[in-house]
Amino acid sequence: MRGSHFFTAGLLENQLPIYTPRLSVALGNSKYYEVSGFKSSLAKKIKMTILMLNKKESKELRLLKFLILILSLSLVSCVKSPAVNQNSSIASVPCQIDSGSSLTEATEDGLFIAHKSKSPLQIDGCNSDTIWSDVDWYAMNYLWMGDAVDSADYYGRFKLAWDSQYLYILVEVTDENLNPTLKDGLENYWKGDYVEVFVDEDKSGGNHQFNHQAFAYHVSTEGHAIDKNTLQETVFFDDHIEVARSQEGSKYFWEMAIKLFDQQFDENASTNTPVNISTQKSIGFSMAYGDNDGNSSRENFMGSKKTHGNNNDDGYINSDVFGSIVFIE
Ligand SMILES: [Ca+2]
Ligand SMILES: [Ca+2]
Ligand SMILES: [Ca+2]
Ligand SMILES: [Ca+2]
Repeated sequence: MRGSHFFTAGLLENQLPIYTPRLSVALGNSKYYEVSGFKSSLAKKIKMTILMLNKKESKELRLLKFLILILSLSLVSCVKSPAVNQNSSIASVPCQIDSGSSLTEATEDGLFIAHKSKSPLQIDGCNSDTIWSDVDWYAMNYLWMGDAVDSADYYGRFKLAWDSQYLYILVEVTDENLNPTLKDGLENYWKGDYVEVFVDEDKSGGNHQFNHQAFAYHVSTEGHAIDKNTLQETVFFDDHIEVARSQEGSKYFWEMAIKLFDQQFDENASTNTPVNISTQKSIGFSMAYGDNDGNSSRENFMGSKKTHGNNNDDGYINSDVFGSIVFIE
């Protein structure tokens, strides 16, 4: 059943996102495949069909099961949430990036300035957009968790820009071992590698763990923007962030366009209107990188501000600890 494995995995990576139940599907005698992204009613139907078929085993029946699975998957690909970003899987592509002679500034209090771009950016992981050569870097090397690292293990910095629709971020991370964020399953989303973007649109501060007055987007190597919903589930907010990544040796460039949503954001609504960005607007904001080098754990957590609350790990709960961005022309 090797063919079906690749088929299923391909769909998982590219087409089946979003916060709906997961389904374990048995194919043959021993293989199990976890499939996410189903509407619950459809998931039950598929599971029942396959349970029935499991009672008898023959080559023909296994083939039939496989065909049913393919048919089911092609059907459910039509019921994806409209909020899904189709570019949910990203590869590290080569890109002729010149990191340039820009300065890198570290600010202990995490207060940043973003300059306005005169034209929309191309989110391709490359820094060929004019604005990126016009602005300097900010450092994200404050050690929040783990032991001190050398610059081959981790070094990170980022640039900021904006227009009325998006906050743009270009992140440069040196990491000798890029580990797939969701390799060990969705609930390991915070164990790395990932870029964390903390956003509090109205700078209100306060608890945001299971509400949407602020977000802690865990931007995964697969291109998902992951946080908790109001039901305390781990879900994708892929419509909030478009991300592309390029690679130059052990240096990775993550380019993002982020929509800002205010506390009215309704995860159950089919559409939500992002907030327009204008000059002098200020938001709560921090950046971090969770570095996992293959030990199934977040070995280091490095941030853009000297401290980030209790154990420097309050950002995913409390937006009081965020730094900020002021948007200027
Ligand atoms: Ca670009
Ligand atoms: Ca590393
Ligand atoms: Ca808020
Ligand atoms: Ca790593």
